[in-house]
Amino acid sequence: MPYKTLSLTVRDAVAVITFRRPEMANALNTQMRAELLHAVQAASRDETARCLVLTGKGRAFCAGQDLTDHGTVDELDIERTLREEYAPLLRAIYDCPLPTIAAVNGAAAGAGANLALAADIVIATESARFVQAFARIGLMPDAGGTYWLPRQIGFARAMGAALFAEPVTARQAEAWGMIWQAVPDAGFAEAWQARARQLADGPTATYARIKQALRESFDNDLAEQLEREAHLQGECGRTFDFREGVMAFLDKRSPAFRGR
Ligand code: T3D
Repeated sequence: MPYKTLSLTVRDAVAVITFRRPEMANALNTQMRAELLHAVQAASRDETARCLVLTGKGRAFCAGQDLTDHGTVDELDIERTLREEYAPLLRAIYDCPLPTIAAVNGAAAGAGANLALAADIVIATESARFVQAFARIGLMPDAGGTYWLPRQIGFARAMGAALFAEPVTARQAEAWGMIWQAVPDAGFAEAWQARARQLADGPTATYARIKQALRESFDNDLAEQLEREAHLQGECGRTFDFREGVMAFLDKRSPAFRGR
């Protein structure tokens, strides 16, 4: 599929989706949502890809909903858009079998902030800001915001971020546990690329189980979670990558994981 609003490249096992509407702060219109869903699904299916990165071209990562992408406010069907366009997109990112990184190159606002939080790892440039901008225009957080935020930063901070709708700096987001790391602007590309390389060289099938186990823990009691660990670890233990990891340790060399 030829994309107009973004690009997808797969090089050396790292798939990179770059939002390409910099003149609109990479705001999401209907076409971009469709293309992004397609690109995430394509990367997820690509047997040569072992890590997926989402990033933006220009000053912003993503400004959320393109507020010009409709007629009048009265003509909007937000409920339908969320159900039919945002939900499948967020699920595709969340369910991606590869480790995912949001490389947040600048402002991430509204649905753009929550799109970033759907990734497994968020690395942001120090000048980036995360804004639950919704209440500024009379809306509540959507695109998974009411799901990720209380889990990631706790109830009080989630409530404050949603009600005040103020920018949260990348450093603050890191301190709160909203993101993995804020890095200096000068070394931003090198920082996320190094992490993407690390994940792409890792035990891909095991990573998928790590994601699964950590997420399931929110719905399980200890006994259930110990059972899930036993089951999933049993699967990890039957992979080539486990045998390779142990052999590499004993041989005192770096493992050559096969991945998928
Ligand atoms: O409609 C529905 O279906 C409901 C769904 C809602 C989900 C949501 O995501 S609601 C939240 C929508 N997003 C926002 O309210 C954020 C609005 N944007 C901003 O706060 C700022 O633009 C940013 C913090 C993201 C970036 O600031 P900055 O200073 O880097 O860039 P800028 O100059 O503000 O923006 C650059 C251009 O993009 C500018 O256009 P111009 O003046 O050069 O012609 C700006 O108007 C445009 N732009 C930015 N965000 C959006 C947008 N155009 C349309 N929609 C946007 N969301």
